[in-house]
Amino acid sequence: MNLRRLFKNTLFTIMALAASTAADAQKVTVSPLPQEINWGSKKAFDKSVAFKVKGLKSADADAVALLQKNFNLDGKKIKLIIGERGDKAVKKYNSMIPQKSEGYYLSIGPEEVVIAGNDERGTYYGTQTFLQIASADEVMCVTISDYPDVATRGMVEGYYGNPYSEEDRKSMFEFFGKQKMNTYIYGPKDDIYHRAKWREEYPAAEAAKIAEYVKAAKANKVDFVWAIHPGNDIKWNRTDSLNMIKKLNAMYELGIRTYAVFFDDIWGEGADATRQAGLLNYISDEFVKKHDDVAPLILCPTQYNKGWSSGNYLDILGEKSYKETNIMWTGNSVIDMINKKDMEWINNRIKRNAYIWLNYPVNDYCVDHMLMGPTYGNDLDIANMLAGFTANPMEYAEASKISLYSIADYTWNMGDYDADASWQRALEYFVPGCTDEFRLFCENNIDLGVTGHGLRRQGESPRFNAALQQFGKLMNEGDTIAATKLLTAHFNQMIVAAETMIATNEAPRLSAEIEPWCKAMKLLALKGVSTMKMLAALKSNRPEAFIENYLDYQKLDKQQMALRSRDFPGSIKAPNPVVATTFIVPFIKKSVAQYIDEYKKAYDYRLDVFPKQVVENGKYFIKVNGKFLTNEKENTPRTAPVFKDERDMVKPQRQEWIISLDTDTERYKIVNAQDNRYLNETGSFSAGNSTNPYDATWHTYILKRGANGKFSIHTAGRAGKNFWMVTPDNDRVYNSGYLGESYKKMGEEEKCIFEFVPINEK
Ligand code: 14T
Repeated sequence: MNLRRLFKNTLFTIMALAASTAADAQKVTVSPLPQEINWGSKKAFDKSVAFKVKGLKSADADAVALLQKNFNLDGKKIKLIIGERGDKAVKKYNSMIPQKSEGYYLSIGPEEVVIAGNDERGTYYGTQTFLQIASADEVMCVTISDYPDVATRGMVEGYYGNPYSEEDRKSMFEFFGKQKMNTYIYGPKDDIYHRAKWREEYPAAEAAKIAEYVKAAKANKVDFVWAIHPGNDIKWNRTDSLNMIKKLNAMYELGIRTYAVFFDDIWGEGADATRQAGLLNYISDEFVKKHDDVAPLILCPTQYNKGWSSGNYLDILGEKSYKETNIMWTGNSVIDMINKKDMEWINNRIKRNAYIWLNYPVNDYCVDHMLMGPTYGNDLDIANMLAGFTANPMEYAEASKISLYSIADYTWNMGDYDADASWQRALEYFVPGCTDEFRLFCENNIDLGVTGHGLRRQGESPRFNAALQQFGKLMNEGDTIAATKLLTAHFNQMIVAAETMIATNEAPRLSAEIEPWCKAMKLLALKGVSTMKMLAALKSNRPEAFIENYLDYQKLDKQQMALRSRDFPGSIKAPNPVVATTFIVPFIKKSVAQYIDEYKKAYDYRLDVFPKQVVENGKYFIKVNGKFLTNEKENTPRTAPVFKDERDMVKPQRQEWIISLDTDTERYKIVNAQDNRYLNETGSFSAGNSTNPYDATWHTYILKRGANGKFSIHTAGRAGKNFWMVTPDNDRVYNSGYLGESYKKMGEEEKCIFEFVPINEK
């Protein structure tokens, strides 16, 4: 340690000692944030103190087990009183206990600790809070009055993909116990006894596992809810009603006491509201009410979001299903955050408070992305409009805990929820030793890009963006050296963060899950470094260095493309992980393309290393069967170009098309030289040139060259994975997507009908 550091550290120690009566440092941030917390000004006792317990026999057994596991209970001096409302031990404190389900009162003083629950879960949660506070070396005096805002809090294992492992689930229950989440809905789409073979009982070994889950969940005060998904093939007859009851009874034997019935993502007969409500009511009568310990049912409707709702489906459910049946809801669309207006809308329709199935951080529809950013966007004033709030996670259990930690915060104490602060606390909680490295990793895994669902997440790569601004300024000032240094420093920071997260043994299961993304981040950052070296070489006239670094870039790119996550035998998915796709990836792509362009203009050394474009950027006639594609009605929205036999002698540019590579998408755009409008994927112009903003998914194509020297034009964005054809009388183009399935048999060579005839400028 250098002298200056030593001096600083000593100073800190002195200051800390001076402040130790206030001992702010010992005020543990309780998670989830309590409703009411009043810190005293004094220390109560030291961490390792022993307690003399009162109430052990009558208090909640799981709470007592926690105490026994974590404290010395053979003490004499400091009393620890524990119990729930009604217990003799805590009688004196009755008036202090919040009259709220799962609430508790906790007071910590030098002579006495009181943990008094409003009910068993309350006592348990009070004990969990005590554990958190008593983990400080000096335990501060404090009183807490606490309870959850939302009655049912947790997750729904409801995604498509590899179901959680046994270890994943057990670790999740423990985490839930600590973070005061009380519900785990089990409904993995790929568990065949949940969905495909819903009528059949689990084989013995798997049944035993379920029974174990119920127990492990219970020990952490978590309800293990078992869900069944019968809608794909259910017959609305007596046989299937009995099949249902039989299966639920078998699950009862395994310990299940709360049940859900899912009708999501089905079509046809199964999707009938009257039938669904009828079945649920039947199950209530013939099964739930036949037991005195089975909770009301949870139903996931077929129309589970506003975007998909039509007709009177939801009204029928609302009217016909028993009022105690919980009805799930994902919000305004499949993937959406929950707001107050939409809660009003759905609650009115179903005549009860909706039970939220939040499709976040689930990534089964964008498997190459990890969703590690702050959990923001749910309204903070909807607590009393909810029957429950469960989040559908990623198939990566540990990584999902970042968001679930915040879901716990949000559902426990909505008013005080701060997405960014909660996120930061989650990062510290899981990797206290290298929080900043982990934060940098998470910052680069926030947004999911364009998907069919439309959800975007803001705030990706904030530190890169700040550096990029500086970079721009320095480049404008002509200081390439300082500019490249600056961005290189940031890329190096990313490399260190990625390596640290792979190497750390603070959170080995988390590290294992995110490792492919860490590797992707490292390779991306290395590409960034190479890109900066290319720029430096270009600006200092060193073509050899430029080529050398470009070859490095290519190599890194290949390595990155070869990365796979979850490619174990039998894995349902094995994505190629991507990171930082919103800002860093496009920046690097664009920069490399631009530097190559500049290089090509200045040098002819080793031009062979650059990828050949199928079509060189330039101006072309587009011809089919000798006819010229012509933008006949320039600047007229909603028109399509047509084929003309002859050259246009009036406005020749109407037949001239600028074809060039879009470096973001690596697809080609086709622009008319007459009015600069982009051809969209259907082969027409949506708009006039002033109202025709370029849209990289809508205005680009994949071009393939056939053996006949002609080209095929493919779409892959909004128009789907299709290609261009021409009308039979050869008068215009259209997208093969209009033809349905039949065109799929067409051979690749057959699709190559377009000639691109270069137009010589001179
Ligand atoms: F039940 C629902 F609330 C629900 O969200 N169902 C599925 C869910 O299992 C999946 O994890 C989630 C995210 O992909 O979305 C639902 O599944 C879909 C949604 C679609 F819009 C499957 C296909 C879709 F086209």
